[in-house]
This record gives sequence, C-alpha cells and structure tokens, in this order.
Amino acid sequence: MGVSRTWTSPPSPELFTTQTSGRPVPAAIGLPRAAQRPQPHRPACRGLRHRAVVLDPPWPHALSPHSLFDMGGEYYCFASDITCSFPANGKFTQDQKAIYEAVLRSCRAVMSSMKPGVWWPDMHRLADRIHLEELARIGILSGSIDAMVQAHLGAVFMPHGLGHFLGIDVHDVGGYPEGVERIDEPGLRSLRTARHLEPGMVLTVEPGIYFIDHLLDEALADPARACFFNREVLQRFRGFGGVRIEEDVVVTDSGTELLTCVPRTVEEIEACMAGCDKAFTSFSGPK
Ligand SMILES: [Mn+2]
Repeated sequence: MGVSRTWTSPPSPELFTTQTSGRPVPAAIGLPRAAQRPQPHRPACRGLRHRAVVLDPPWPHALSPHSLFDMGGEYYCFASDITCSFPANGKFTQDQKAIYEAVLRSCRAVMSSMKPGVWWPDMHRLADRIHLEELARIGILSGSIDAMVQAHLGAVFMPHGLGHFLGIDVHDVGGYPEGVERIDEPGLRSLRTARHLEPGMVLTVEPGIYFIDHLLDEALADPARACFFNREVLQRFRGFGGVRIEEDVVVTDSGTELLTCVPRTVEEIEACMAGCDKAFTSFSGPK
C-alpha cells in the first residue's frame, strides 16, 4: 500500500458544494481537486432535511440540527472513507460540542496509540473507554468506568466497529485471515478486522457516539446496565442523533500517518462554515 504515501499533500481547505443543499462542506480529502469525486458509498440520500448522506439505515446520523456526512474520494482506484459531523446552522450547541469533542478525543487517542504490533480490538476498547469517561463527565452516566467496561456499556453508544481496512474496496478484504478470530462481544463482534497492525496497512479510524432509542431502551431495561444511567440527563439527548469522526490513516514503521485533511476541531468547523478559507492544521499524530 505504498501508494498511500503519495496522498499527503499540504492542507488544502477547498470546498465543494453539495448538489442538494447548496451549503459548502469540507473537501473530501487533501487530494488534488480533480481527483476528488465525493459521492455516497451507496445511493442513500433519504430526503433528510439537511441532505446528509446516510450510510447505514439503522444509525440515526443526520437528525436536525446537526449533520453527518459519510463520503469519500477515489484516487487511482483506491478508496477513501471520511465522515464529517457538523451543526447544520454552523454553530455548535453546548451539548453538540460536548459529544463532538468526546468523539474527537477518542479518535485522536486511537491515532496516537496506533503503531505496528498494536491489536486492533484494543483500539476499539480504548475508544469505548474514552467515550464512557466523557459521557460520565457530561453527566449522562455515573459510576466506575471499569464496571461500565465490564458491562459492555460502550456498545450502547458505539454499536459498530472502530474501523476497517481501505484499499481497492472501501471496506477492503483481509480483515480475518486464517487464525484471526472474531471476538463475540457487543461492539467488538462488529469489527471488520481483529488483526495486529503492520506497517503499510491503511485503515479508517471512525469512532462515534450515537443516541439510538432502541439500544438505550434495551440498556435501561437491563439492571446490569441501567444502574449507570442518569435518566434525566439522558432524556436531554434523546433524538440527538449521532456524531462520528472518520479519519483514514496508514500505519508506518513507528506510528501512523494521517491521510485525511478536513476541518476537525469545533473551532475549525465553525470557521469553515462561516466561510473562512483560512488553512486549518491537520492533526499530525505522534512524532
Ligand atoms: Mn468507514
């Protein structure tokens, strides 16, 4: 996958305009503009008010007033997969900011921890743990984080896997070669790979926090998990939808290199949506 190394052009905060809403959204990746062909992975724009592209029907991705775009450019037949979440009106509410920054923290913690030899399920667990810490900080959960991990509470908020291989296919093959077993635990069983990282692997890192009614109701009906919830605070987040941040990274000899270049911090997104075309700085990861 050496070709990926050529993807890292300087930050290029170009904008394209969605066909549907006319609202500018961040460019898919720091690729030459001509190489950018933003498109939904599946023809799945479902008449949503804010015209977000929805990937998988069960996730409530794009509820007003914030939007989640799951998109990707193609470069010499190589796929990318990039998700941006942002407030539809350009300004984060306090609750949106809190959830967004929780996901950003887990995303960056994972990228900083990735290097050859690291076991991918451990990265999923790391993201889960950070989400639980942040949800406790916000007040939605309370209690021992270790006990929440034991109860698999992370999977209530992130029911999908942390990321997948990228290549010719957007969910590339090779996740479970002979000898690599799927882990039969909530959340982890959805991982598209359970391999140890090796130099040259290209993966997505795509943690998310979602408030999905049927998963929340199921957890609240289970005494082993219900005990961690502050129902009143949770109520405020019913109908919130979800935030996902999806980056594309290549594993290097000593860590990772980030291939994605889009506005990521709250400040960058708000500035970008206000029409500011000042260059943003890409997260550079561990040095
Ligand atoms: Mn993906």
